[in-house]
Amino acid sequence: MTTRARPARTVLLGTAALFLGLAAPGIAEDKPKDHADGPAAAYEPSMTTLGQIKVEIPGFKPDDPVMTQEEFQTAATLYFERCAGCHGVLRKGATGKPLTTDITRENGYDYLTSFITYGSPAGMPNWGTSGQMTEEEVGMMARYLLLEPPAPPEWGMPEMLASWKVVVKPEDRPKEKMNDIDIDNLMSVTLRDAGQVALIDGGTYEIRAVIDTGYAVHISRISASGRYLFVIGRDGLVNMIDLWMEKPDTVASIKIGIEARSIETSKFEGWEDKLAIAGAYWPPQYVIMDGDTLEPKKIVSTRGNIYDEQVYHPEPRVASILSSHFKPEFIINVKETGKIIFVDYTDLKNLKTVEIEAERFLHDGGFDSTKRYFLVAANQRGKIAVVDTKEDKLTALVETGGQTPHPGRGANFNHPVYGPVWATSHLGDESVALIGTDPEGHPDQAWKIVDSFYALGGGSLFIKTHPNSTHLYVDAPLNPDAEISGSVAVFDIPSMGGDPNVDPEFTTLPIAEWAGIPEGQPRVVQPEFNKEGTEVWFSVWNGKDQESAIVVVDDKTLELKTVIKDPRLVTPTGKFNVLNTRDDVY
Ligand code: DHE
Repeated sequence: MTTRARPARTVLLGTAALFLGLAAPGIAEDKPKDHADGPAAAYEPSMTTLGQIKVEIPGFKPDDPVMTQEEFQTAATLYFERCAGCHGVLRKGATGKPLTTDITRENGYDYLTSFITYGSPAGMPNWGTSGQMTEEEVGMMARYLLLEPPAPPEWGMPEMLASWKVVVKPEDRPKEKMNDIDIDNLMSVTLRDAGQVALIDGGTYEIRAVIDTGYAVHISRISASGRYLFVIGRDGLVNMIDLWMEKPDTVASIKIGIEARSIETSKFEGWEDKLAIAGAYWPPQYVIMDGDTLEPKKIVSTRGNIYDEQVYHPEPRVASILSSHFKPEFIINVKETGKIIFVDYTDLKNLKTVEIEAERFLHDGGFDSTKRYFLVAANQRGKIAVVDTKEDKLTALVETGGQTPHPGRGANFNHPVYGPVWATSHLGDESVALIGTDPEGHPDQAWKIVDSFYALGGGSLFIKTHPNSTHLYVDAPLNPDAEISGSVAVFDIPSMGGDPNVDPEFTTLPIAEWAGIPEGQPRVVQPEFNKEGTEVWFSVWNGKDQESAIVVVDDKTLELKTVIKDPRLVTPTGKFNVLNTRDDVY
């Protein structure tokens, strides 16, 4: 463990910005970057499930010389996996440029081939020269782009109902808790590449169950009562797990789309455990389901106009979804159109929604400590949108001053000078920004950046603290430097803010080194507290065929408490403590 003051500031040049398809302003070298592989590459949306769908060449005639149906299928798979995240499924552009045929045909085959081969300083990776695509694949992609894009299938009620399974009917489920697990202290751990979650006892560190879930499983959320755990895979498969069973297991499942990332449940008083909601990247839609059985009740498309240009967008993806504590409403963040939608779930037949113009590329976020305000990163715009969930209004748009804010849920704490603040770290640089969240007690600071200082390095994804902790933890899993991506920065909150010109010092915990894993380049990701807020858990995320681990640190002493290793812990990433996730404690 080392303590050090702020390092010289550097802008993250490497992987993260490019995986996000960013133009990466501030890059000193004016040349394309490799689209490197490894855990960081997994950060760019990859439409892997869409890639498995059978598509046909629009308007293709069998003797057309452009490409065969087989080549078209291979190219489409490659496109969905590697290109759709930035250029859009329908090639209308997202963070990357549009690749519609009016543009690609104007540019022609040779131009496209060299563009794909060499990349561009504006952020297009050099797929050819980096060895990520063979010459043959580059040629095939160029020809593919000259053809109209295939439209992947929709996923409506018939498809959902066909995929829906109630494994254990509500009446056949336990009437009381049948196990000795301290459910509030259970951790649901994403085993990303295994397509499973591990339920780990927060007191004994014992793995109580490993449950099969969707492909490249993404996040877990918990019902308001704490009984049901909801998990979503990138393939849109939702698993509802009953934590009261002798051995917790799936009691219902449904596939809500072809590509998806978010899931949540109704939390408002009187609506506990009644409904669940999931959001999809493709088709762009959200679905409201019965909270006991996952029966799909209402599917709503998010296709529509971008908030500022008022131009139609065919595939605005659903990013984070939260459940209001102030009203019976879900809060849905729509990426490409930049809208935050409050959905009143009391009357699904006559659905009332409030649509807030926020900012484009909304991604992830969380509540302030009062749970009244929701703060969400429009990460590629460098802003945090703040909405008031009591008034259903936009409160502020705050520029963080850093590149690509990525808060996870963010971190709430009481700053010794500025009072209640919410913090985010950044993907594109090493800065941490604090936003004042107390309009009553600290009106001058409310919804402004009150302080900004440096942590370990760029490539941060998650920042965390707990009401019972005096520490702020900042990870940097996507940093290209193995020492940085394997460590975590810890700030002492009470000693923040003495001299406004001096950045707070931080302690570096060498988590990956503590895990004692000899192989690979494990990345340390997503700090999560136990229910008392006395221990912090870190995933040490290695390659699929390599050893990974969970490292548990004592929050008071910052000393290693234990290392959880098990052959079943394949690529652990997110960890969701039942109590903290249920009550939105962060
Ligand atoms: Fe996530 C949350 C999307 C890659 C781990 N991630 C989220 C949310 C979204 C999102 C929209 C918010 C959900 C919510 O609150 O309802 N994530 C995406 C992507 O589009 C992206 C960039 C690329 C992709 O193709 O999926 C992506 N995410 C990753 C990873 O590579 C991570 C690090 C490892 C993994 O398991 O896949 C990862 N994302 C997480 C975690 C959360 C998350 C752990 C929840 C944080 C929390 O504390 O709640």
